[in-house]
Formats: sequence, structure tokens, C-alpha cells
Amino acid sequence: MRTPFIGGNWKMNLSLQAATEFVETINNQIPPASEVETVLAASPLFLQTMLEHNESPLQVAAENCYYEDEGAFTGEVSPKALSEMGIKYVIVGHSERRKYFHETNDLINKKVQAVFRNHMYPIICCDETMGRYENGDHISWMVNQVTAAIQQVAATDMRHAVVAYEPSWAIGTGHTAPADAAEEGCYLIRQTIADIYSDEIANQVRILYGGSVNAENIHELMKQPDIDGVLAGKASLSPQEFVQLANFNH
Ligand code: G2H
Repeated sequence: MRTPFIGGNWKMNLSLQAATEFVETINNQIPPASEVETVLAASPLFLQTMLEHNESPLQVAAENCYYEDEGAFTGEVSPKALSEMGIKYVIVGHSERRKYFHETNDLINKKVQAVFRNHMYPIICCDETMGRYENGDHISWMVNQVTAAIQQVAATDMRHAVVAYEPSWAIGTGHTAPADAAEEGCYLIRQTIADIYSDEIANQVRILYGGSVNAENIHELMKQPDIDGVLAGKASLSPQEFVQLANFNH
């Protein structure tokens, strides 16, 4: 049995004060980690304060990091420093990183390896455009993205990875993918992992759907056999809605 994984991704939103108040507000409302793993990714500027104010099973996560641990890389976020802070999860390869910051499959793979090397777990995002979906070449595109991202990742690490299927046409648009299309994407990711590793590993990896998830549509999504959780952007900016997402099964 895979523990459901409810993730929030604030992106470049909120302030330090709002982040602090958010964590304090939700402190008593996050389910036990044995029931649901609740993870919230935020700007590196907020992480230390969020960790200090967090008194719940919430895992505070990073939205990105670099692939080198240290050195002359002005402005980058060190995975080693994140790990030392007590961060457990890092989002890698979000479609906004691919689109606006030109992150390639090769770079994303290096980041995935850096996250594991520093004893953290990646939330690997795979995207897909409506054009590809309509043309039917989304399958090879997705398989290629997943395969590239996990090159040289040992099976012992891979079982702890989290992979998110985020069709670009559903991100921030308010139009979530229909549950069957979301399931199809997540199933495809699991089959790709099974082909590379084994059914045993693929059945342990949590696969998320992301793209305009909210407190209403989460229920239908979570009924799908290959959807183990969600990655919510806009909906995670409201403490009330984030708590509703985390408690989707109540
Ligand atoms: C997709 C998602 C969070 P939103 O980017 O990863 O954002 O829920 O706003 O579509």
C-alpha cells in the first residue's frame, strides 16, 4: 500500500510573514504521516522559518535546487544546504523550470541525482502539452522525460522517488485534466518505471497528478488506481484549502 502524498507548490508567492502565519494556522490540522504524507514546497527564503514554526507532520520542501553541492554558482540553491536544514523533498523539473529557465532533461537528471546524493527525495515533474496529447505523441514524450530524469538512479533510491504528471494545459488554467486522462498519464509513468526497474519498484513509487487541483476535484482524482496524490499550486496558497486537500479522505 502506498501512503497518499498531498503536495503543495507555492511557486513565487506569499511573503515571509504570510508563510509563517500559514504554517501556524495549519499546525493542528495536518493528518498523521502514517495516513497521508503532507508536503508543502516554498521559496528557499521561507524554509528555515517554516521549519521553526512547524509543529505538525507537514514536510516543508524546496521547489528547486542546483546539482552541485557547493562552489562558484552565484544565486543557486545548494542541495547539501537544503539537506542540512532538514528538508526531505525537492521538486525537480517543474514545467515552469523547463519552460522559463530552459531546464533540459539532462540538467533535471543531474538534479535528481544530487537530491538523492544528499539523502533527500525528488518530486520529479513531467509535463506534456495539449498539442502532443491531441497528436497522440504524448506517450513517447512522457516515456522519454521519465527515462531521462531517472538515469543512473539506483533501484534502492528510486523506490523513494515521487513523480508528478503535470499536463501543461492544466497548469494554472483552472481546467484540471479529466480523471481518466490524469490516470492515463500516471499509469504511463508507472509502466515506464516498471520497464526500467521492476513491477516491485514501480508499485512503491508515489505518482501524483498536478494541474489545477482543488478541494473539489481531488476526490475524483484520488479514486484512480495509479494516482497516489496531487501537487497543487494555486489551491495550496489558501491554508483552508490546503488543509482540505490534506484531509481529502475525511
Ligand atoms: C501545476 C500546479 C502545481 P496549479 O504547476 O505544481 O499548479 O495547481 O496552480 O495548476
